[in-house]
Amino acid sequence: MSSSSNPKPLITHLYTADPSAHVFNDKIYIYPSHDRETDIAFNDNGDQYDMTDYHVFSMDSIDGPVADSGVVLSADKVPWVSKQMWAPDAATKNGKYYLFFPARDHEGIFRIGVAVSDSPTGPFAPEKSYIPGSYSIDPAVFVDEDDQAYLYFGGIWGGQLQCWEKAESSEAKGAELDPQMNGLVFNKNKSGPQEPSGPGVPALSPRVGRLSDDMLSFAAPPQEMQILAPETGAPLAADDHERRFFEAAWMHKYKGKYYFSYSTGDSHYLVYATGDSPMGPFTYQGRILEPVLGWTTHHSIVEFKGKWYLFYHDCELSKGVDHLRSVKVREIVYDEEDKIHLA
Ligand code: FUB
Repeated sequence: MSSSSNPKPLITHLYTADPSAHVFNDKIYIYPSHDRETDIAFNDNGDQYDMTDYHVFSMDSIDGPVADSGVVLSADKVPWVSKQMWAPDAATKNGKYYLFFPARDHEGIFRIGVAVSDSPTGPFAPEKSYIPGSYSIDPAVFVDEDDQAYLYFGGIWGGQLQCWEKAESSEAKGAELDPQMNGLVFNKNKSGPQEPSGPGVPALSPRVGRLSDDMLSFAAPPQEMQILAPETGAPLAADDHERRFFEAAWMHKYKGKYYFSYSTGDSHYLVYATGDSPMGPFTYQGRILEPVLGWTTHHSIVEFKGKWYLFYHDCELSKGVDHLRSVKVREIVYDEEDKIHLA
């Protein structure tokens, strides 16, 4: 790994993004999106991010070569998927490996699916349907020290989080209630680059759900996770685009504290908040990464051999094409107040 403030892409034979890095059996595994060129017009709904499969990458050391295990899951193998295999994550439990991934179903609605393997490098066998009660994008799975697993998810604008409303408050009155959705209905009029705004209006919250022991369903309906402003103790405001949650949830634990990190989307920061429980509430702490070349960035944070690393992406390899991204890694450190800084 170069110690430069602008390291080289880790993977150069493919475009890769949204790296979820994990250490399994003393080795680093990276589960990224696999970006591809398309002729789809760019828009703020993210239609140009039209990915169709996943590869897994592994490294024995942070400076070492990156091995590509090839295609481990593709859209044509997943009965419920129509298109757009976006940012995945992986976890291990019960001696098995689970790949969690968002994609649009046959109605164009983002859902989250899971696929299972005996190996961290797949291939992964998908469940026939998406996780009941799942919606939106960017799953991140965290298995706590007591072995309880949590699924964090959500993303606004193209990620559709703003489309899900409580049935009683919805403009989509009369919409059919799906018993799996715990009283939420999908309002397609809110699709696209939309979100709440205005004085006193809180930002939309990421979601978290406890997973069942077999990792294939929610043990209880997902709930909203609060991110509070340190100066007021109130939820971050919708108009606070430099701090509010946009997408790219990630959870890690350091010295017994839970660190929830995410992207602020249209203001292009990676930021974090901390809390005492995996379900929150969390209090905003600060920025991890300033904007990179390209519209999105999306990350993971992992400890390997006593050091901590931020995996993220930018668009340097494609010379700034927003949907052709490349994974990079930088070391991070904690100061005496346990705040995160780039090394
Ligand atoms: O890769 C597609 C989408 O772009 C991801 O789901 C978002 O987090 C953003 O990186």
